[in-house]
Amino acid sequence: MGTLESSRVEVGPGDALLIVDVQNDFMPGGALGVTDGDEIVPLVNHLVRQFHALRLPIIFSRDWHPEAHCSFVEQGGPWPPHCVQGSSGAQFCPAVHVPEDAIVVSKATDVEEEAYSAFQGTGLDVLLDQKGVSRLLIVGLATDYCVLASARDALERGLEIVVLEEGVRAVNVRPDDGQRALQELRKSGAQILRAA
Ligand code: VGL
Ligand code: ZN
Repeated sequence: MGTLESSRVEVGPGDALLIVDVQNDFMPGGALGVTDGDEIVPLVNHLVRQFHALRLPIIFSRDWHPEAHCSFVEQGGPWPPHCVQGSSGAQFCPAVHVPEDAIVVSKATDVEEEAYSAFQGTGLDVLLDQKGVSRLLIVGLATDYCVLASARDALERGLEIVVLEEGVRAVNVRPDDGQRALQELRKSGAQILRAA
C-alpha cells in the first residue's frame, strides 16, 4: 500500500494506473496540441514511479491511427491528421517515463472507425480482469475526449474510477468541455480529485 502524496489517495492491490495518450501530437506545438498538456507530465511521472514501486499495473493508451483515418479533416472528420502509426507525433512525449514493463494499448487503429476509449477494440477489459483490477486511476489527454470515453467505459464495466484533476487537460472546442466532462463523470460515480 502507498499514499499518493499528490492527492492523499491510498493505492494498493486491485488498483491500476491508466495514462491516456501522452503523445507528442497532443502536447503544445503538436498536430492536435492540447493547451498546457505538458503541465501534467510531472504528476504523470510521479504516479508512474509510485505504481511501479508498488508493482501495480501501469497502462499507457495511445492514439494510433492509420494514414487517412476517418477522423482526419481530409476524410471528412473533425481533426487535423495526428498520431499516425509510427510517426514522431505518435510517440510518447519523451519527458514521460514509460517503464519497460508498462502495458501499451493502441486504439483507433481501424481506418474506418473512430475510437476515443482505451477500451474500444483493445481487449483492455479482459486484461484488467485477468490482473484483478477493480479500480482505475486515470490521467492524461484529453479530458473531453479520450479520458472521458475511457472513464465512461470503465464505469460501465463496473470499475471504480479516480480522475486526478491536475493530471488531465482538455481540448475545449467549447470553452468548458473539460469541466463538463468531469462533471458528467462525477455524476456517474467517478471520484474526481484535486491535489492536496
Ligand atoms: C483524442 C481527439 C482525437 C484524445 C484523440 O486522445 O483525446 N482527441 N483523437
Ligand atoms: Zn485521434
